[in-house]
Amino acid sequence: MRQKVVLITGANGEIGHGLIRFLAENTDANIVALDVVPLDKALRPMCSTYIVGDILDQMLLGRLVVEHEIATIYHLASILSTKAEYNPETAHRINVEGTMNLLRLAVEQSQWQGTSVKFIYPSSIAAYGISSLEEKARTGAAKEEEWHYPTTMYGCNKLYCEHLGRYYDSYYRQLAADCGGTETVDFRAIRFPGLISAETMPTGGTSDYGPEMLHAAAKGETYNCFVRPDTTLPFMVMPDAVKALILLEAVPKSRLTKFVYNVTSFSLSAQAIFDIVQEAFPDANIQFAVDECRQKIVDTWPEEVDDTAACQDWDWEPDYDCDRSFNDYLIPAIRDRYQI
Ligand code: AKB
Repeated sequence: MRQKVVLITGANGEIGHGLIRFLAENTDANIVALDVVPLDKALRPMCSTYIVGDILDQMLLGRLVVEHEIATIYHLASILSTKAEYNPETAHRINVEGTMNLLRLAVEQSQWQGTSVKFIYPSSIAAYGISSLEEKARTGAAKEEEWHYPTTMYGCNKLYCEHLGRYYDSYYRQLAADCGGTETVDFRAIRFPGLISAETMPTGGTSDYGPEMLHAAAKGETYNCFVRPDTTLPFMVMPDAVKALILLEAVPKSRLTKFVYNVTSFSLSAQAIFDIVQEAFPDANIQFAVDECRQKIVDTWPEEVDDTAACQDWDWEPDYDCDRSFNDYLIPAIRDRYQI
């Protein structure tokens, strides 16, 4: 009999690290990890299978379907906002065509199994695009339905894939003769704020100045923060991001009122992050050296998001506020990591 598995794409990335560890330590899930780079050696014993491969490789995806019974897909693979601006067409291929491939695979699996495959999709605050700093100040906590004018390829890709997920869930081949009688994918998305992990460094994002400041200070490296000190974004630490994915995956579909949910923990200015980091690592050498282009991107993202729907529909609540994030998780774990 084929083994029931959880498929994780982008498994070697930041969220992948946290999610694989959590699933291995707290569940008996058989994890199939897929990434274009070889999986971190530390994660390998936690997975049933790890595959080096591309989500654009249809043959590979076809093989996966033949060999496994996929119950849930965490589709984490993506090119983040800064990196995507250097090659938008490649980013589009990976972020959109890659997601389409996985959605189609999920629908086929759902039809075969006669039960919906869950498709858990991390979207992002990059799906927002607020027109000016004045509007941003007036807007306050952005709701899921507002400000859908992203200015980055990554943001456009995330917003579009949220819609694709809704389409594959509820309208896939709606005019086909057999439509209505077959199962489709069960699509659920979370719009994450900037994520900070003690275990890994982000690559290619525009909210990366937060984690980069912290890791550079701990390593004794000089760091130029590329946004203004007053720049404020919502942030969340990795254990809470993983908690959100697990909660949303587990909740009965009947409780969900949306396909896409905001989540947040705390909002912090770059100056406030600087102050916390400087206090924890007094020898830190951090300056502000604004990169106007990257600043422009962050300026379109909300300072706060409204996560009322997630709180109501699936009992979302972060475990880590700002104080706990830095004092109980990030600073001790990063000190440990770099042996300070
Ligand atoms: C990025 O900066 O691109 C990501 C994100 C906000 O989704 N961290």
